[in-house]
Amino acid sequence: MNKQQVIQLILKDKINNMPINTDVKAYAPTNIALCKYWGKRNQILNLPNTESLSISMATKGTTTSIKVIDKAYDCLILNDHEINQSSSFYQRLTAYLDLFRTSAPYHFQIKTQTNLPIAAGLASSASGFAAMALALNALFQWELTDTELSILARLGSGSACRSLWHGFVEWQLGQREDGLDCYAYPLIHTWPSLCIGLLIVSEHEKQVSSREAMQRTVTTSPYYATWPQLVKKNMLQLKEAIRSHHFHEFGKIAESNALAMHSTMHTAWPPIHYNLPITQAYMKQIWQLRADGLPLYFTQDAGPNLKLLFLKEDLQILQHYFPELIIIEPFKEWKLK
Ligand code: 2P0
Repeated sequence: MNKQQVIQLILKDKINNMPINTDVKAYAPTNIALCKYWGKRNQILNLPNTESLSISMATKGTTTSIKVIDKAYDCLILNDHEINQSSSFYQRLTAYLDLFRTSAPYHFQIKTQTNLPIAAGLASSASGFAAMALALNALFQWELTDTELSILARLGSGSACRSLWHGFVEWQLGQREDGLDCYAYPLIHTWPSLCIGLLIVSEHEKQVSSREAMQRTVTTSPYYATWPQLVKKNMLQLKEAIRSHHFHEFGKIAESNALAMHSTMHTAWPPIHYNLPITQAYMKQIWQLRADGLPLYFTQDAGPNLKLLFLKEDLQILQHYFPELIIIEPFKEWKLK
């Protein structure tokens, strides 16, 4: 089964819809996994080995506008700069667009505005492909359901399937070979006092992409075999902590899940280490502050940056210790939008 066949199953005869003649715009927040997606059972369709659970970053994300242009190639503008056609970013995006223009050779101008560092482990491909799926849905007037859009976003990048909603989102595993039962949906629970702090230690593009790191880990780490069982347990624990607003349990599961994911990378071959000395120093500071009584935890993705988890009542003390922290209140901001 390839991506084209899955799209055919979803769009059916809508695959022949003509794009509308005006440009359309869509926004999607980025998301941070609290229980990680790490490893695929199908690399073509981005079907994961485990379920995962994320929180969306409200106003941090990607706005994408798209229109048909009278040119023989796509024009991609990222944060007001035209992207070179030979770049991997351009190639990845146009390959995705190719999946949807089988009936006629349309070309598009895509303007993407993101307020996140690209490729610094802040999951900007998640909000990018989610915004793109939403924009294409409007451009071709497909009127797809959220579930169908989640699947289309997943075909661009796995974690993108979780970026169609605000708040807590679960990505279910599914069993089907075509992945039509592998999509995300929002959890009903909110947590208004929950805060996320982005501690950006490096905005440089990472040397090993998360896609490659994931695959190398699956195929070479002797500890990867334990990962699916751990996720199963952590998913249940996390959902219970969210339901009961048990912050210490919530933070402990999220932090230990991230550290376990990194352990599988450390034991891959060749080994993958995203931590910089400053990442390690921040971890030690967080552990010390916690030992001193501050309810503070972190999670970390495929990069050196940390995402702090804490409650609103501790915001001032957090800003004192980490003045550079970018604060997100996931449940406050999306209600304002
Ligand atoms: C996550 N990450 O759950 C995990 C944790 C990174 C670490 O999803 O190959 O860019 O496009 O499906 O979604 C990053 O991987 O990978 C990711 P592809 P993706 O957020």
